[in-house]
Amino acid sequence: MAQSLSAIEEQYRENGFTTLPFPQDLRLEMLEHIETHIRELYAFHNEKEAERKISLETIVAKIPDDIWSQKMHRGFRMFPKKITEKLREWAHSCIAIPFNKTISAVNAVDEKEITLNPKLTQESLAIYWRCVRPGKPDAGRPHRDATFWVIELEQGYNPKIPFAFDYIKDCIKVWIPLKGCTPKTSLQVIPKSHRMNLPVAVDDTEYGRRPNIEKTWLESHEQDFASPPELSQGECIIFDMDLVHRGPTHNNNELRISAELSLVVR
Ligand SMILES: O=C(O)CCC(=O)C(=O)O
Ligand SMILES: [Fe+2]
Repeated sequence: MAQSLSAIEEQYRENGFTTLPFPQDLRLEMLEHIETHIRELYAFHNEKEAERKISLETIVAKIPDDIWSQKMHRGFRMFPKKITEKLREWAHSCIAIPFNKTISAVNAVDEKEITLNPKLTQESLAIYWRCVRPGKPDAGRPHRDATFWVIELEQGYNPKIPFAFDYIKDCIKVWIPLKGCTPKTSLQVIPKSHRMNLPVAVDDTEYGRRPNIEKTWLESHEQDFASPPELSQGECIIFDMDLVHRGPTHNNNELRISAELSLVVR
């Protein structure tokens, strides 16, 4: 007899996403790591001012765009092992188990990222943070994460998952709001779009090949993008690799900081 679906999985299958509580102590630990990283980056370039305790927003506004984009390469935004281990444990018990799965894993960082960042090892997990500056074009285009897998696997990426898996069916994306995530600045999704037939595209950008969705389709679905209200109330979102989503650019004064990982379950 087929096992009945948990309420979490039922919602996830129906809408392509669901929200889940996220532990506040872990959120604070992640934020502490990010804040230290950004302050150190700033101090390196501005020794004199580094001592003054100025806001993260002020610091980030003073970092020139070219340095920001170099230093914010994904390889530099990976969480250290101490934090990735805790996130792995949380994801296994709060996502894999309610989905009736017995094994789970998180993909490893890319070889190029290890070359770039000496703090990474072959075992480092691709669990990383993102910092969107107000009024800057830091947010990407709407996409399906499945397209990222296609591009990366084509380019020879080895996710080092210790069991066979399907990168659409067995993979759950997790987006965790950490700071400045208001109803207007949090991740937006198109509910049920994981089941839609739609024209995906790949663009060559200054950051490499990036997934996109055809303009006409996006224009006709603009009003369908919605941000789950729970994201500004401390919850995180888990979503299907085929769900269409985007991170909006924003014009308030606060940085928007979030974290991401892909959980592979069997
Ligand atoms: O946070 C963003 O701006 C985009 C995040 C995203 O695309 C993802 O988590 O898959
Ligand atoms: Fe994404």
